[in-house]
Amino acid sequence: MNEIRKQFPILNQEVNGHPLVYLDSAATSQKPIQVLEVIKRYYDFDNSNVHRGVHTLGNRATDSYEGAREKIRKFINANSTKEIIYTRGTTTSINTVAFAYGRQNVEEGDEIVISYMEHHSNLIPWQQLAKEKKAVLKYFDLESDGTITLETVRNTITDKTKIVAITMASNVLGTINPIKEIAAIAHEHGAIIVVDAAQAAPHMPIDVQDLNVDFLGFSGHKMCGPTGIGVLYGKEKLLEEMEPIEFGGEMIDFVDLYDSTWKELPWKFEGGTPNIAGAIGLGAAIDFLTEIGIENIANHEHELVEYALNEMEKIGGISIYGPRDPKQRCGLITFNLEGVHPHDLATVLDMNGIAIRAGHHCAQPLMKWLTCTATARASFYMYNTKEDIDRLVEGLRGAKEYFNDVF
Ligand code: C6P
Repeated sequence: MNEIRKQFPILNQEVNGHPLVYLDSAATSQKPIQVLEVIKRYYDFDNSNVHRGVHTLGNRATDSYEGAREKIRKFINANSTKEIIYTRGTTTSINTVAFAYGRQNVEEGDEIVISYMEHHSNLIPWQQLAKEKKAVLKYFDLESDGTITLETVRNTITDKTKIVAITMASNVLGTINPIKEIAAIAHEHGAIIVVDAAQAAPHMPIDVQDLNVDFLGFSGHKMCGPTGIGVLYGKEKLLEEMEPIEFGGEMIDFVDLYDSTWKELPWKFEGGTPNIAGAIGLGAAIDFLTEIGIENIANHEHELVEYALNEMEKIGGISIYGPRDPKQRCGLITFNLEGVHPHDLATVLDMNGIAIRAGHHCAQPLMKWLTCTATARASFYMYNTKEDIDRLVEGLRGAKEYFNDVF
């Protein structure tokens, strides 16, 4: 743990007179020195555009940029680097599927199925597509503990369903969904499955071939990489059939006055100068996660969640959302302290050097389902310790006393 924490100098600081406890990695993770150095080295020695120059710097930049793509392919066990599209993040990845695949394949009366636990990024694109195509947007119901049963999945998907879009791990409930089983049911009905892996890729192993998913998106910045870079995985056959939605430099093969042709995969979806340093940084982040072992990260977070759930329950007056079984959830806990607005709570904790997130977490329909307008959320990563959770619990006890005394 000491070795891991040494890689994150940002954690070694005081905030408001207290040692920082960073419990907001679900919003964005911290970046290890290893990743920062790779990005700096790129700008110091190799900075150049990719796929254009014949000069040495251009070739080095291209090699590193494409080398990172291979690392990503291996990380999620995709069949080919043709299936790995660089995007700005999960949001862009899902929008690309909705408006490239969706526009071509969804017709009036078809169904798109999502769930109540979706982040706005995996909800609004489908809402917009459904409106445009006069398709029917349907939702998987949630159980009271914030899980989705396979019975619900079977009862909701029909032969009219064209797309099932679902998160692998909820950024609010922490629920880990049975993606492999949901994919199989979707396929039985001739539908495709699109997976939002923003909260999964940083924390648990993903094997796109084993899961048999059609599309999957994630963001670099939540997995020790830089902001502004993400990935869209898509099955080669589907990507081949799709038209690009962004046009310009980089993505073309031949341009004439009145018509153009596209580069082969994956470049036909990467119009314009890409985020080269971002991609190389993401490659370095994947090296870092792989060295630690993504299974080890998942196990560590399960231990932290189990410990935190037990300790937080002892405080009294805290409502915790999502499944109680730590094995069914990823490394985050969303909660409310009775009588205290989550923003006030987060502010008091920040006064004690503890960073958590408060708000609707870009999941307003889920807040409605939970019958609240906002919640607090503590989220963990490989650099968090049980001592961090003790500090959180101590902070929550203090906040409870403080608000009881003041109001
Ligand atoms: N959730 C959170 O604090 P982008 O912004 O494109 O990198 O990721 C969007 C996104 C999509 N799906 C899920 C499940 C997510 O959690 C997120 C980002 C952050 O929960 C910021 S709102």
